[in-house]
Amino acid sequence: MTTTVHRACHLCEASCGLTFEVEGDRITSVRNDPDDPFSRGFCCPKGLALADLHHDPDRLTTPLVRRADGAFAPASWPEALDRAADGLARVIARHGLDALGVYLGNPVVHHLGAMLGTEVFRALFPTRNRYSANSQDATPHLLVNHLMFGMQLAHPVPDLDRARLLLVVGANPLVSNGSLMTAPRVGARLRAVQARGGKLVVVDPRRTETARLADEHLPLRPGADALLLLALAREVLAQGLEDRDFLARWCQGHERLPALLAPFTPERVAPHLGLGEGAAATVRRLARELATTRPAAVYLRLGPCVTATGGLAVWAGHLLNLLTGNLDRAGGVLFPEGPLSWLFRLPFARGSFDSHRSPQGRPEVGGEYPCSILAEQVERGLADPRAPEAVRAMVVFAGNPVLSAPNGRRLARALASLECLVAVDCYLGETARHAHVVLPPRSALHDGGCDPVFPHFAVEDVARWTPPVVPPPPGSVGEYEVIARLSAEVWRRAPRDRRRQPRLLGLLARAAPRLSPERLAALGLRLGSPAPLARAALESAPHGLPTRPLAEGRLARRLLTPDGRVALAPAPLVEDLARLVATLDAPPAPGGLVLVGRRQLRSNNSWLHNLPALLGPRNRCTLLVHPDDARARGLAHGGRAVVTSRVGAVEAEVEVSDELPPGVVSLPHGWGHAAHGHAGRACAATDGPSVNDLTDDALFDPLTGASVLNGVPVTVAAANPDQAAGRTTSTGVASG
Ligand SMILES: Nc1nc2c(c(=O)[nH]1)N[C@H]1C(S)=C(S)[C@@H](COP(=O)(O)OP(=O)(O)OC[C@H]3O[C@@H](n4cnc5c(=O)[nH]c(N)nc54)[C@H](O)[C@@H]3O)O[C@H]1N2
Ligand SMILES: Nc1nc2c(c(=O)[nH]1)N[C@H]1C(S)=C(S)[C@@H](COP(=O)(O)OP(=O)(O)OC[C@H]3O[C@@H](n4cnc5c(=O)[nH]c(N)nc54)[C@H](O)[C@@H]3O)O[C@H]1N2
Ligand code: SF4
Ligand SMILES: [Mo]
Repeated sequence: MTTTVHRACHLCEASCGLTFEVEGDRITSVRNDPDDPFSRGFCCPKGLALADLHHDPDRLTTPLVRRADGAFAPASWPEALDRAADGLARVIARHGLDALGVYLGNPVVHHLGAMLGTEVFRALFPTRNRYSANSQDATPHLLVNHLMFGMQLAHPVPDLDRARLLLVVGANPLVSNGSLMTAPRVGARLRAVQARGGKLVVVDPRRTETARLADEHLPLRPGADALLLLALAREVLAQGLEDRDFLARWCQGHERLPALLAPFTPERVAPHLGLGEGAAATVRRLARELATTRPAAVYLRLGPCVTATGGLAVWAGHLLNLLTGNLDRAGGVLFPEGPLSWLFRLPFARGSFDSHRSPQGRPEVGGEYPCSILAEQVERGLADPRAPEAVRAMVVFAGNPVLSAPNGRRLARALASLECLVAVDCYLGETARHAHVVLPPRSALHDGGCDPVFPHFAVEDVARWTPPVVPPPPGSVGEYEVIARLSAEVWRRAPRDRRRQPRLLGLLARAAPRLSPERLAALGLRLGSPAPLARAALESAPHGLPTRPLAEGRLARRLLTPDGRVALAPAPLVEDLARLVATLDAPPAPGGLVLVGRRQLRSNNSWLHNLPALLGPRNRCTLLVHPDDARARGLAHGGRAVVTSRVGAVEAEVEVSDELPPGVVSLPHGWGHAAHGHAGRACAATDGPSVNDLTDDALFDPLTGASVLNGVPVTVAAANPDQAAGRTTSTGVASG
């Protein structure tokens, strides 16, 4: 008998509706869902590959523990959980709570059980060594929201469906399908802006898929976003185009801006932007267009967040939306409201900044340290048995920092040296292979619930229930259960830090393994505001409830600043300005090459490459090089090149392309499976290096801690023909 199940795809933020057909315990087909009111039939090849992912024979089905000889052996769940808990508790007993490191990978926020489980784990073990995908990609947004709105999760999204001018900075939604902006069928929404006479402007060094669609593309020099956006904000003020009524009603600190922004004149920033002769005029015109086109929205995502001035760039982006009166205004940027959005008004949603610093002097943001210090935090422990706050044991939940964090080779060596590493992962991937215990939860398609996260970032108000696609096999262990059981076992064994682990937490530790994420989600809906919602009401609409356009008038509820106003000039941002002003009169960046990333539709960060249907026949991990740069270095299309940075060198296939300006080369991230030993068969056969064997953990934004993953200085040379394909060399090896 065939059953049909409708549910949203959990692979990326777009959350497209899909239709699954199931026979017995097999998913026989996955299709788009034309009746989903939000995605209206849109989906991408990754969603369609969910059956392949679910049934991938290389997925781990049983826990693995490392034997004395170093090889992995299968183990029962109780045995593996005991081994993991013993190892973690021993380190806590000897070195204290902060010796435990925790990394939460990107898939965590896409899975209700993983979210709840990791929140339990982090509540029970409040170590300072917390890292996550957020501390790789979102600290500039979290910090700036915290400083300006008093709430790190008060995040306005562009009202795509009503905007008349949309400025997209460092995002490629046609490929990423949107981030901190849940917008399925984003391509159709962007084309609709143009169809109603509006305009799409894209700021991106590469002529991306989104840039090609745009009415105007500004191929900005990597890392120059803060300069461009601050100059635009200054121009809005200089031309007297700011929305004074809005500023007077909602904002504080407006009068300080003219002086603070004074240095960023179009003429002074122009030589740094890489936009050629007319750059100053472009800045003047664009500022006027932004301030006089109603409504307009500025949307800024990953590109600038992983540069050395990401905090300032995000601030400037908010300033533009505020000065032009487009915040909380239809067609500008608005606050989404999902059925569980009330959770984001709880104290944790406020966030924090600089309440403590790492031994390297890096401030916490939202309770986390930046991933670029993780390797050093481990190495400090190896060098000194008493080093405070050194990481000596670690749990990685659904993450793969060996491929995703800068200087991956150094990090791999550090993780391999830990006293105890536990990986909660469905594959024996590049990070999990260094673990002492690998705990593989069952497929996410066996679990259901309600998405607490992405409706809070969606471009329409949405509400859906997520049913399991296939009932969980008896005895299988789900994501939540793995983490809750591990938490309880470690709690039982480890001594308490009385100050940071109050007794009351014991109740949570005991109760956690018996809680059900689905039931908690249903309870959350009932408690929801502004209106409670019954789970049954959602379940009776299998494609989701009808969506609604985002409403205006939600700003007051999102503002948790002491005076109930948006802080336009928070001290940490103002102080950081001096750093940028100092660069203004320096000569523009020297002529060498810089490396940027590029996402691909058929990849999802560092995984999904074990599915032949997504992998495709062609090597996609190519080095894009401008024809002028290729000629100057004797590089041929289809030939091979060695790319070298301060921290390492890798070899990659060359793709000559004028998509990039001269001086900028690009490699996608999330590859390097063969070099880093992924156990999956299809992965092991892939070509292409890990770009994070080149990114430099010494380059970061001192304000937010974010790693510089784009704009990394490199040299490129033709590869020595007898070098092995995909070979990665370690630190300091010169190009061939
Ligand atoms: N150079 C460069 N580096 C980057 C980026 C870039 O643009 N350029 N992007 C950065 C960004 S934005 C991010 S978010 C990070 C992402 O990097 P990470 O947070 O490390 O996440 P992923 O690479 O997605 O790895 C996910 C891991 O979880 C496993 N997994 C998948 N599904 C599940 C599941 O349901 N349960 C469990 N337990 N495990 C699962 C996978 O096998 C994989 O090992 O990478 C960052 N790194
Ligand atoms: N198919 C697919 N979808 C994904 C993912 C994936 O791996 N694959 N990852 C998901 C994740 S974790 C995230 S966070 C989102 C990210 O979603 P997006 O922010 O849309 O991510 P990217 O495609 O990396 O877009 C960043 C853009 O910034 C440009 N860029 C590089 N340096 C600079 C710079 O200095 N300034 C400016 N202005 N631009 C610059 C790059 O060329 C790139 O086009 O995507 C999500 N969706
Ligand atoms: S865009 Fe693709 S991966 Fe993202 S939610 Fe939709 S179907 Fe899934
Ligand atoms: Mo991300």
